[in-house]
Amino acid sequence: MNRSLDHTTSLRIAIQKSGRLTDKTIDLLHGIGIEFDNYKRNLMVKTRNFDVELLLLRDDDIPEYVQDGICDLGFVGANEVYEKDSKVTVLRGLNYGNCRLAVASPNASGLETPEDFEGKRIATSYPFLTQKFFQDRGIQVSLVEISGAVEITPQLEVADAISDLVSTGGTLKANGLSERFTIIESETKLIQTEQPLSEGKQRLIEKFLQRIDGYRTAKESRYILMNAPKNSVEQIKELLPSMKSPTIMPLANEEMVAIHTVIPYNQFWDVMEQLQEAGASDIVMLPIESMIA
Ligand code: PRT
Ligand code: ZN
Repeated sequence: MNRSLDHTTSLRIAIQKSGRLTDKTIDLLHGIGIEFDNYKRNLMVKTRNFDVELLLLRDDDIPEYVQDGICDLGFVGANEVYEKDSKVTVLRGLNYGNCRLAVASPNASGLETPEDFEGKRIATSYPFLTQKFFQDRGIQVSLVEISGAVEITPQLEVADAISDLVSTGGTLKANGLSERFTIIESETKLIQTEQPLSEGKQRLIEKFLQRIDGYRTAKESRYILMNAPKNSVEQIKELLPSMKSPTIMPLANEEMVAIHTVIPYNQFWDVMEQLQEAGASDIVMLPIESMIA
């Protein structure tokens, strides 16, 4: 399937057509200002304002399309990339579509540690990763390859246990299975082909990554504003886990100032209480659309 891409500078990006990763990937692309529509009806979608075309594929096919250079970039679960043992470059981990490939067995089966699985039958849609996990530990298992509904195979006595993706664990529980150990942790990755790319495409990828990084930093940050007595400013500055030095502005009341800054969202609630204790009032937290360093 190899093919040269240098006939065009338009970036071709593979995304899942319809599934768990689709909405978040589309939101991310819209969030970085890439405009398109009609993605539900078409396999290939041109974007209006960035030199990108989207190829809508089954997630299983994305690693190979990127490996072979049919697409320059792809958004796909690490589970698919590692199962296909794809030769691609992982550019970013995107922290959505998080799950793990785990081994589970019937609750009362006594199959718990990897060694307990010696000689057992394991149903899975991930034969490569599952085989490798046991092989690396010198444990022999026989795999039953199944493309869907893996979790019912122990009840049907097709297998003794399963190796499948888990996120909440609800599906395992509903089928009387207990999760025993993890083979790999997974999240959505942005991957790039290792086939040679023209300079034009490399520049486009740099621009694309800068936008993604700006969008993600913004999502993880909040703009905060507060009023404070002038004599608390030094103490407040110490408390703020700011990404940059805060902006301090005078107020009509000369004893008071307004302080504006950007902080990581996950620290807001801890810091907020300490700010109040230091004399800050009227604390406002705002989301940020994008942030370019
Ligand atoms: O049609 P196409 O081939 O594109 O889609 P698909 O049906 O193969 O994949 P899809 O849309 O179900 O999943 C796409 C990707 O989402 C996966 O490759 C993972 O990277 C990621 N992901 C995250 C998950 C899950 N979480 C997940 N929970 N994929 C599947 N599941 C399934 C799992 O197989 C099991 O059946 O959900 C069930 C378990 O969920 P819990 O919440 O009950 O534990
Ligand atoms: Zn699939």
